[in-house]
Parts: sequence; structure tokens; C-alpha cells
Amino acid sequence: MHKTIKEIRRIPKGILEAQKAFERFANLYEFKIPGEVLFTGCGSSYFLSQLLAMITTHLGGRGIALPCSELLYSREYYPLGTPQLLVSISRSGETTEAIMAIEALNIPKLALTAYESTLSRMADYALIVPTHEESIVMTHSFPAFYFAYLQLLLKSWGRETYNALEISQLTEEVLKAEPYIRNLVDSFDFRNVIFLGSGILYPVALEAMLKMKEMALFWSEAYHTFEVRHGFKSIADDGTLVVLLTNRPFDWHEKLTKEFQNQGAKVFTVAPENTGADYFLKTQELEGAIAPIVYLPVIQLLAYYKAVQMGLNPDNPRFLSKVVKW
Ligand code: F1P
Repeated sequence: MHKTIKEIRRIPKGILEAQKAFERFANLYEFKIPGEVLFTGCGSSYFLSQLLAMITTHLGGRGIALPCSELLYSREYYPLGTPQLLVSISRSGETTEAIMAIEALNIPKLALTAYESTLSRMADYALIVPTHEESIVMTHSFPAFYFAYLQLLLKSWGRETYNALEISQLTEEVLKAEPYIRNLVDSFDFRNVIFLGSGILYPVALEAMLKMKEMALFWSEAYHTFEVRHGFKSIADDGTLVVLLTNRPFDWHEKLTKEFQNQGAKVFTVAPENTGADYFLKTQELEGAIAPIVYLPVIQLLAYYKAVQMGLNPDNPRFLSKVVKW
């Protein structure tokens, strides 16, 4: 059995580990997350940065995310503001750019990582979520990192934290869709895939696009949900799977579904209500901040089964390494 699928199935456990990591951190440091935060990371860790920046803003602060390399070499083009904390995210804690980026600004630094690592030692604070993964591609560590930071943010700002057991069980429920997703992949041999998400689900769509490329070496795109109509949709035809991620479907989602179906594409909606899609996975209606956690298992399973269907080994994708160094 592939390590990747074992690691995806470990998402519920990862949430519980994240809770412990958050509690350890809270006991160790007298530290509160400030209102204005800059997040950085590479690859999946950059998409996670985007999610964390969005929840910071959503909850009343100001969050901004940049890939480490942009923070290092092109930061004058971005509205960085006056962040009071730099959060550098890296599963390995050894990615060259993440290590360099943590020194980019002279402000307090927090490392979000899976290991005692170069990154954790360089930071003022380290939130270590020990979701150690053997495969190259980041899977269960992503929702775990997200959850640990979310809990810390909520506690810092005097809000009620989530019940980790409940969230872990939610992910267990979602993982029951594994046979459905496998069947979808086997029944429709799509040639390309477009992921759509809005707001907090847009970085999830980006992460889905990356998972497809990493695990299945497969052509994938990601757009803000309705932005796709503005030219980009021309690539969709009868070989396309459109994956529509939404936690608040309304009539535009139904119209969009029809529009793609009229082009011959098949639509897979992941939402609390169907939008008239060819494939549908019902999710619980969840409040914004926690929603990404239930969509992530779905897109990871989709990429994994596409890789399997294509006869690839998702544990060891060609040209990729676990830690990217310069
Ligand atoms: C960053 C990253 C991963 C990707 C691959 C290569 O790693 O780009 O997102 O899946 O493993 O490295 P890290 O800095 O989070 O360890």
C-alpha cells in the first residue's frame, strides 16, 4: 500500500496531534498572535500561508501571504503593511527559502513546522505539529498545521476554540467518501481538471491543483469560482472535470454547473447542497474558518486515485524531492 494513502487516512489523527501541539505551545509561551501578520512558505506551505492570512483577516485582523522567494527578492511590489509577526511555514523546516525568509524582516518570528529543525531554532516561537510524513507530497500535515494555528489564533484573540474531537470526527466522515472518489476517477477518464473555490476555499482549490500535479503529474488549473467564466472556461470540454468547492451554494453555482455541462464537461460539486452536478459529495454546512479542513481530504483523495488510475507511484513523483534546497 502507498504511504500517501496511509497518510491521507491519518487526517483525523493529525487533527488530534495538532490540538496537542497547540496545547503544548500555549503552556510553553506567554504569547498572543497580534492583529497584523505576514505568512510565508513554499508550495503547499505557501497555500497554507494564504489560508492563514485569510482567516486572520476574516476574524478581524490583517493577514497577508507571500511565497518565501517573493518575500526575499520582490517584496517592494506587495502591500506588506506593518506586520507585527512573521509566520514561516515549512513541513520539513529545512527548505532553503523558508529558512532565508525567516530572517527577511526584523520582527518577531513564529515557525510552523513538523520538526525541531533549522527553522524552529531560528524562530522566536515554534509551533511544532509532529505529523511526520514519509511521502514527498504534503497531505495530512496540511489540515493539521491549519488546525493548530487556528486554535492558537482563536485563543489569542479570546474566542472559543474548536472541539478537536468533533473536528477530527468530521474529517473521518469525509474520508468515508474514498470509494465514491475512486469510482468517480474510474468511471470518467478526464484529461484535465479545473478546481474552483471562492474566499477561504480558493487556496484549497490552489492546493488541489498542486496535489494533482505532484501526485498524478496531471494537468490541472485553479480559479476563483466565478472568475473562471472570463475567458478561462474555453479550455473545458468533454474531457474536463470541473471540481466546484463551495460551503454556501447559491443560484450562480447552478448556472455555472450548467454552463460547463453545456460545454461537455462533467462537474463534481463538493458542497452542502447539489448544484445539479454530475458528481456530488455532500458536506456539512460549516462556518468559514473550519471549512477547509473538510474539503482537503476530498481533493487529496482525488489526486491520489488519479495517480493510481494512471499507474503512477504517488509516493515518489518524478522530478520532485521532499525538501527543496538551493
Ligand atoms: C515545501 C514543498 C512542499 C512540496 C514538496 C516540496 O516543503 O514545496 O510543499 O509538497 O514536498 O517542498 P516544506 O518547506 O513545507 O517542507
